[in-house]
Amino acid sequence: MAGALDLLLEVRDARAPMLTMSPVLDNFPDSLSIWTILSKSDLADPDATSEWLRHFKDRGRPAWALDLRRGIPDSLKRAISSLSPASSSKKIYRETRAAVVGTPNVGKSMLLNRLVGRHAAAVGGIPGVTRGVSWFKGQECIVADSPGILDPRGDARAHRMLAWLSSTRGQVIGSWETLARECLDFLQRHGLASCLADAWGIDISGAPEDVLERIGKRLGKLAAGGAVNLEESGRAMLDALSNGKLGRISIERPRDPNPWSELA
Ligand SMILES: Nc1nc2c(ncn2[C@@H]2O[C@H](COP(=O)(O)OP(=O)(O)OP(=O)(O)O)[C@@H](O)[C@H]2O)c(=O)[nH]1
Ligand SMILES: [Mg+2]
Repeated sequence: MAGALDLLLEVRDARAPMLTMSPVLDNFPDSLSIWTILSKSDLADPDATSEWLRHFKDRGRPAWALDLRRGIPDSLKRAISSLSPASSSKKIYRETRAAVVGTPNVGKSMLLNRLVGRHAAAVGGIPGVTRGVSWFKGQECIVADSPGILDPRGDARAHRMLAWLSSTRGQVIGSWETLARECLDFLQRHGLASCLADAWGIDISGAPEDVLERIGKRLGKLAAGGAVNLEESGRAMLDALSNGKLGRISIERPRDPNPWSELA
């Protein structure tokens, strides 16, 4: 694919741009332009997103933060079409060729549909919707969609963190309760747990299992006999986090250590 390309559009989740960095970037020649799209910016903390945009700008990487459900700016479409060889050489008449890459479920197909101006590629809430590389023709460009790829060498904990954002739910092994407890522990340690108090009016102090129990009680996730169903509570808490019901939360800032190398 690389030889035929003018541009690589790398999509990352604005809430966790390091965790969702594409592992395939090193496979492309240095000469290829790479632009970063921070998707799901509507779910991310706006301050953190501003920090990320500055971070990429400082490194000479063009970057856009977008809510892909609302569309993409004309400025991005124009910038893409200006990369066509026809812009620099009158002898070559063709559209820009771009490929969309990224980890599972970050919004690659949704970006592609925005670029070609129609519902060309299937979009879905679960990872693994796109299975192969396909090309689609838009007005300003020809774009390839690709399946979400995760670094198989990545640490299991990083994969589990991705599952908090619903990026790797399909691959999660273990229980929702365990996943939710790990997530609660992280939110508490990073000063992010107040979103639970704001959304559900619960006490967020103490051990993660106690907080999960309070969430279950608050949401009425009770098993027969009245005990809290911690599995259901964990699932409900993670659903709420990943779909924005707990507010706009980013779990990474540029100053944080890189989770892949830290955890590897
Ligand atoms: N809130 C919000 N949801 C988004 C945004 N972009 C994509 N989504 C949702 O994220 C989910 C995944 O979108 P896709 O475009 O299928 O993602 P993908 O990267 O192509 O996924 P795979 O092909 O499975 O790797 C869908 O439920 C989309 O509606 C966004 O900017 N904001
Ligand atoms: Mg897809």
